This record gives sequence, C-alpha cells and structure tokens, in this order.
Amino acid sequence: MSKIKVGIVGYGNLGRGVEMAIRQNADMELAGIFTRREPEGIASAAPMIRLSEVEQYIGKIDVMILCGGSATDLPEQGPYLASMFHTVDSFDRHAKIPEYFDAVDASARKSGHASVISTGWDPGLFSLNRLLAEAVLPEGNEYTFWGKGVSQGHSDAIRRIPGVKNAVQYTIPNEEAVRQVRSGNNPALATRDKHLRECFVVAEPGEDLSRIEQEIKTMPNYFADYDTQVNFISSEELQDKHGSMPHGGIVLRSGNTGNGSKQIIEFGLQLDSNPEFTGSVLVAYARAIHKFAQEGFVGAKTVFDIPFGYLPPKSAEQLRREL
Ligand code: API
Repeated sequence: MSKIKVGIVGYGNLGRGVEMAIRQNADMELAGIFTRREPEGIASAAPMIRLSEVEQYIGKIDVMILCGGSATDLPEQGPYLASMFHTVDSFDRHAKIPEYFDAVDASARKSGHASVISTGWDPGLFSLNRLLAEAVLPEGNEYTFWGKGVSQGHSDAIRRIPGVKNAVQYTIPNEEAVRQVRSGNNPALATRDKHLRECFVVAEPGEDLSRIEQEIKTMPNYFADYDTQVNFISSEELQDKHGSMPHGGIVLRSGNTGNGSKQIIEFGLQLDSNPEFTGSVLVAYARAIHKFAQEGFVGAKTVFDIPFGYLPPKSAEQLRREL
C-alpha cells in the first residue's frame, strides 16, 4: 500500500513535533514543510517550501497538517488551505470553535475536501473524555484541570501584545480543588477557583509595563476570568524557563447513579513535551481524515465525528482481535 503523503504548514514547536511524530508512523511520509520564513536557512531533512508556493502542490499531498497559531494564523490558513487540501489542525480558541468550524466547513465543501479541526489534547482528547463522561453519567459535574505546564495558546496570546518581546504562561492547578473533586465532594468551582495563571514576560525596552500587565489581565477568554500573575523578566531568564515545555492535566466527572451510588471518571495526561504530544494527536487524526476523504466525505469534522477505529493504522478486523 502506498504511504499517506503528509505536508506540514508552519515550522515552529508544533511543526517540529509533527515532523517527529510522522517518523513513528510507517504508513506515512513527510512530503514537504511549508513555511512563511526563508526556507533556505531552516534545517530539516524534509523539503522546505515557501508557503506562497503551496498551490503548486495541489494533488501531490494527501493531508496537510496545519501547525500555525490559533490567534491569527489558523483563522486565515484553515479556510484557505481547506480550499486546496484535506486538512487537520489543533485550533484551540474554545469560544471561537463554532465560527472557525463554519469557515473551514464552507471552504472544504465548496472545493470538495475533508477537514478535521481542533484536535490535540484540549480541545481534542479532553473534549472526547468530557463527552464520554457526560453521556455515561448525566447526573454529575465535570471538572477539567490543566497543568502545571506551559500553555502554548496563552503564551502565544501574550506574545501578540504590542511591546512584548517574548513570554511563557504557566497554568497552575489548585491542588486542593483537585483533591476535593477526587474525594467525591462535588464542589462548586468557578473558573478562578481551579487555576492560577502565572506569566513570565520579556518587554521591549522603554515599554509601559503596567499597560502590558493590564492588557494581559483583562484579555477575554484567555485571562480575564482567572487570577493572573505577571512577572517581567529578562530574555536570559526566559531562556531558562522555555525548556522542554511540559504540560498535562485531568478531566474528571463526578456523578451519581441509582440511589446515590458515587461514580468518578478520570482521564489524565502527564506530558514532557506538549508540542510533541499535540503533534502525535494531529498525525493520528490526519490518518482518520484521509480515510474519510477516500470514502468521499466532503466538509469539516471535529473529534466528536471521528470514530476511534479510524485513528490507528490497524484494520477494524485487527482491532476486534487485539484490543
Ligand atoms: C491551559 C490549557 C492548555 C491546553 C493545551 C493546548 C495549549 O490553559 O494550560 O495551548 O498548550 N488550556 N491547547
């Protein structure tokens, strides 16, 4: 069987994570990496291609994996690339997913392509677990805790504020709240009670630091509903914080069945490298959307619409036997 030809759009942390993940999947090959930067200077074993030349690759790539940021890259690139290729992405602005879905869906339908949006782990694997737990335990409460770890989405959002040179954001869970939920107490927790957001920011010289701090703390969706700490540090100090980008978290549902039997469902992740793991999820969903495309599906899907059996390279018959 011929291999699935995969393209990567965007070669930052996530793009490199996807590149490594493709090497672990024998049914796939990396056909090219598309970048907005000068391709000459970038070290990679795969062909580096200017994103402006992407149209020349129509018909030569089975699935395009989009690795741009969710703040400004994907809202443009998602619909644009879905007009030429089957695509998968990890768009992670939760509040904007319905709108983003409609834009990608319209573009994919018009051009006859298949796309799956917002994969990764949250949104993505965590969304699936919230759905599963809610369906099984309709009477109960859902709790998602992230971290401790570096949120790529929140770090990226800070970096887009004018006057910010670089930033990382640590999501820190409230361990006492986690303990309460695990013991079946069903506490009422506001967004603010579950996490602290700790930001380390390098400002451009001469910037008004209190303005930057205010812009971070009042940013809707990302920080406004949380307790947020902002620390200004030097580029050298930030270097030490970047490291391997660990993250993770848990999805918990605590509910009751029958006459008050307590039932708790928990799904957790402990990740040394958030981008490598997100890249691995993207690759599995790339395979799934490729199968859908081969079956003639046209339009957009989310993780809720993809059967688990489409994710691995194994056949349905093999899965029944082995798993
Ligand atoms: C947080 C989570 C992280 C989700 C994972 C991924 C990312 O606040 O830490 O941006 O790293 N929402 N979407």
